[in-house]
Amino acid sequence: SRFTTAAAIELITPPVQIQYTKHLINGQFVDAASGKTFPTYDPRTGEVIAHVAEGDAEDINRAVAAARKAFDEGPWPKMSAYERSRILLRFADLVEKHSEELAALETWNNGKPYEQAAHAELPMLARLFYYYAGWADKIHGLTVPADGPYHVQTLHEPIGVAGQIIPWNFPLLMFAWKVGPALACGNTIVLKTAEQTPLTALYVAKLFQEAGLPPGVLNIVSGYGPTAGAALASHMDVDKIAFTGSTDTGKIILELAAKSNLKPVTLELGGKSPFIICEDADIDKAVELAHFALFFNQGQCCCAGSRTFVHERVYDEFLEKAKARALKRTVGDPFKKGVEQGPQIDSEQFQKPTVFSNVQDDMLIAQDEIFGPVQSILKFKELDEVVRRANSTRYGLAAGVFTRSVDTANTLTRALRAGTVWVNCFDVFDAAIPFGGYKMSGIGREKGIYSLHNYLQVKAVVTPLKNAAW
Ligand code: TXE
Repeated sequence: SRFTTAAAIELITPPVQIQYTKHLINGQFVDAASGKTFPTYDPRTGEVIAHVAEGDAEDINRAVAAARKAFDEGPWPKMSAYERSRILLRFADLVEKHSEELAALETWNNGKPYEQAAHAELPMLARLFYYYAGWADKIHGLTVPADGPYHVQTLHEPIGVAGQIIPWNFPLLMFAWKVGPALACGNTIVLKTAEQTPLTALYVAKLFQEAGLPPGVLNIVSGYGPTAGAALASHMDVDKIAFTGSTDTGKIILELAAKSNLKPVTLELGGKSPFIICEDADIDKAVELAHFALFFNQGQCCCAGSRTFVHERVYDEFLEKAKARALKRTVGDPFKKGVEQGPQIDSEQFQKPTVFSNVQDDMLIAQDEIFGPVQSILKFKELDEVVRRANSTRYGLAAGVFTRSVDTANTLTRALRAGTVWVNCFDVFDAAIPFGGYKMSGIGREKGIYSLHNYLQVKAVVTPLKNAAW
């Protein structure tokens, strides 16, 4: 089998049926143009759970044509903003109604603990659409005081057809972060899911239809990166591309966008986030939080706190407790109650989580993203030193700081080069909080008000006032 864990012995039948496996194009579930399908798996067992339409350039062409027509001919971008908001609200209501089936499907296809999917991710999915529904009718331009006799205003218009490519680690949340702001602004979408996890996006797209989203506004194509994904990123009729995934693929997306029509690109890429535990920290809390920061979602988080820096005075105590905490971690069937960690997405993985002590900054485990349950613990002495070391990677996605001192917290939050700094907490993902990276962790921000800018054009309109020369 493709994946086994000692704990995956007692298999629990997922309480959900797979109903949608075809592409959603122009409001219809359709086969791939080539007729091809690809298997999708249960990561607990490696068993094939469905065969899904395999998209390539021709399917992307069809989906882009549908999105183009829905954008150019409406009604979506021309609909009243309030109506758009109502559709997003109805969708969020439907997500709440179907959250158990959706959580089960997410766990079945991704391997994450059902309890986390049901109690954390599904509420966040709904919340994000409630949030962006609130923005839909509050997007407006400015009146600009220019020199001379002119009336100047800006119109904030949807950018057009948005291409979106998402990964497998949080299939539904990544769908939400991309689709929510794009729809609130009045864009139409072609979204390509990750080849490992195509199922839940198709399910929620069906809920969008029920909520009244017009055909062609949201099109979903399943398939692989170098075929379907590359066709989307290089399409001449796609006006914007948003991507979450690896830094290497992010570079390819940027290149494809540049070589085609210079579509604007937002990227949310990898990380090697530091988690800094100061000498005044409550060690028991710090141990628990640092454990969560790294091991959450099987370690498969772009912002995982994968470099735990601990002050030398508390290092030994921390290490002992961190190890004990990792040994206590419940690894098993993700459908079982109390299981903290399910299987990794698609390769042979650890039976137990792993903790490395005495890690040096230049070791590969301290520099490269591992995306698994591997905690590296490093020792530091001075604040200046830990800032320098924390910043010395090519990434800058997130950072954590654990201290009781306001001064230390303020010093560190300003000095760290990262898109998010969590102080005495970690992985707080609110719909309103922007998320994104410095350096090679990405370009742009998602969520919050910031994400709207990714999906809007600004048009300046200049009109001479009466009796002006010209
Ligand atoms: O990523 P890819 P993979 C990191 C993490 C992980 C590594 C590899 O370190 O171990 O990436 O994971 C599509 N043109 N992250 O291979 O390849 C692909 O089909 C267009 C961090 O899964 O980046 C999928 O939909 N698209 C991360 C998406 O890109 C292409 C989340 C992500 O796949 C493409 C996931 C191409 N040439 C992995 N090649 C995060 N930032 O959260 C692939 N894709």
